[in-house]
Amino acid sequence: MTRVDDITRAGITAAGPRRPRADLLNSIRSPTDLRRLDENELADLAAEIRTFLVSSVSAVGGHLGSNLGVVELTLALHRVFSSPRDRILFDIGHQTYVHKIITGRRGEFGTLRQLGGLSGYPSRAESDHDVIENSHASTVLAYADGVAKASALRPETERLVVAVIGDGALTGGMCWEALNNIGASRRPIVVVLNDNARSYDPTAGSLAAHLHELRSAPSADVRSVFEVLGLDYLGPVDGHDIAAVEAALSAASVLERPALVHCVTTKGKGYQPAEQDETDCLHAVGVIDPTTGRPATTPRPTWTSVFGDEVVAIGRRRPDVVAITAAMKNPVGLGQFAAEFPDRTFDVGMAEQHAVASAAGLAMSGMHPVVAIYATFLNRAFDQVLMDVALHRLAVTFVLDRAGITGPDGASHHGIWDLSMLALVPGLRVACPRDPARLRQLVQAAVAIDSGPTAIRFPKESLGDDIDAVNRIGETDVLLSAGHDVLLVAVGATAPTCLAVAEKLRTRGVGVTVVDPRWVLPVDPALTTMAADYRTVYTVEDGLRDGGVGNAIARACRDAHVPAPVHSFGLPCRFLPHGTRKELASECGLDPAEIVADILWNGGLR
Ligand SMILES: Cc1ncc(C[n+]2csc(CCOP(=O)(O)OP(=O)(O)O)c2C)c(N)n1
Repeated sequence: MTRVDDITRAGITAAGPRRPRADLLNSIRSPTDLRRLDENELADLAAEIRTFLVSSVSAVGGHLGSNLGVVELTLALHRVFSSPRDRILFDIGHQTYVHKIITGRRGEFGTLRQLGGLSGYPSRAESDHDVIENSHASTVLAYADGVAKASALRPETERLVVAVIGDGALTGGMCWEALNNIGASRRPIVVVLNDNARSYDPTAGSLAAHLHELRSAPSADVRSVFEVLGLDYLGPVDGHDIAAVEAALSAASVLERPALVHCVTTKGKGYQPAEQDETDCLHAVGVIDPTTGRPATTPRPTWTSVFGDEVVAIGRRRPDVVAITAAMKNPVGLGQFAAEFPDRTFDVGMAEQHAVASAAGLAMSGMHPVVAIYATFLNRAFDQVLMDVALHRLAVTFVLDRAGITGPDGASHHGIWDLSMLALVPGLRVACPRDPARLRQLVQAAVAIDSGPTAIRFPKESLGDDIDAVNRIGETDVLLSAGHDVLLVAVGATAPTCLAVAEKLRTRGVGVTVVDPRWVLPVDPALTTMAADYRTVYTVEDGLRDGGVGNAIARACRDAHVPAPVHSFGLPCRFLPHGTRKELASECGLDPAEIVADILWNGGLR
């Protein structure tokens, strides 16, 4: 087992008492370079990789704890299998930094998650060694099943298929659909279970209890659920012991039938601030001080924390309010609620579909569930929102965090499909708060609605000041009333952008009124009535133009025979890259200057 008792200045635990070679990392340009290293050199390399991970991730932010935990596992994978011929598939892909380092991308870590820079997830454009880049969890076993099926049908493409998955992601239903197929098929697939007993929090549910049993009583006769499903079970293996992992992987690779190698790892391994972080072992961090692991800047209130405070206040008044999270209690702001109301908080694992359908069950039995989820992960549960909740007119409140452009996590994490999806759900009311005061009011209002489902969405960006309304017409707040050329409809957090646009237009002599409908779907009839008094209507949203709020307002105006044309500003229907929110918004024409130029030139108002 790798010795890790020597603590360096940055809190990094290095290998053994021997004097480590410090320049090994430089000599690794591809996985084949790993094969000539002996046991001691591999231990030194692992220590060097950890130092590199801490220094590069602390400078720009990214997934730290998850990557520190898979250093030896990744070295072993690349020594036993021949990537890219053999397919090494990573579930989620947040734990692929070591894989990137080994496959020739170490030099680009200074650009990690920045516009035009290295992706924080696998990226097919970056390397042939990256096969899947969908960072929505629990898919890898299905991909592996497909690759194995194709290999069987096309023997000329002979290759081994390896699927690496965490114990957290294994709680997702797709995994069990895949295991049901893989086990019965008898096709050779090596599943590598990276079991650190955590998602962000300790992993929830009876599967976690089963893994705990397998981990802690290796000699006892515990039959693994994987064997029952038709996979050979190898383990548990110390995932930080490269030789042991290699032996298990090699044994699995020659079985010619499906097998699972159970590797036990420590999240944050070798970096004290991560190992000792009770919240999530520094799963993902912003810019941090590498010595302490603490954020480099003082955290300020966020949309998430305002929601978190409000839902606790509601919970104190309303014993029927329960909270549901899909393994993201703290990231979605439910930490305080869970601490105060543990019996009314349900962590269902990485299982968004179950989160929503079980919320339906709770709602039909007299509770009011608040399902707090990142907007991008609601995609998973569209059918449950539609059929299990809305068709039954159940009072469930969805709180969609990280809506709109999210920034450095890139294509899979932008929460840009939610409004277009939710616009298709009959009877669902959707609110977009523009500021902290509206967020509190709208959460209260949503939870007070008992006749059907509600959703509230807000972005990741930092929280601005409250923006008071000058008037309210119907449900719609008037933020600025300065003329009747243009009616500018702000969707939620785009309000400051719209007010900046209005200021610029006014200096050009254009009369502008800015409104915030607050409840954006279905469209407030007062808004269409108002629209009839303007020459043109513009809507601005941080979501897809296709099928979004602007689209719904345009249709409502047409149906009401409003003569003014309705134009929508929003995001194009394409996979946006990683970058800052500001950079990406600007690239999509959503900054004030671009909107003003468009209105003046294309709206005939110049
Ligand atoms: C469908 C889905 N839901 C939620 C997430 C957010 N998420 C990213 S990593 C993670 C925890 C992963 O735990 P595990 O698979 O055990 O990997 P670890 O980081 O612990 O190695 C979660 C909840 C996601 N990527 N996909």
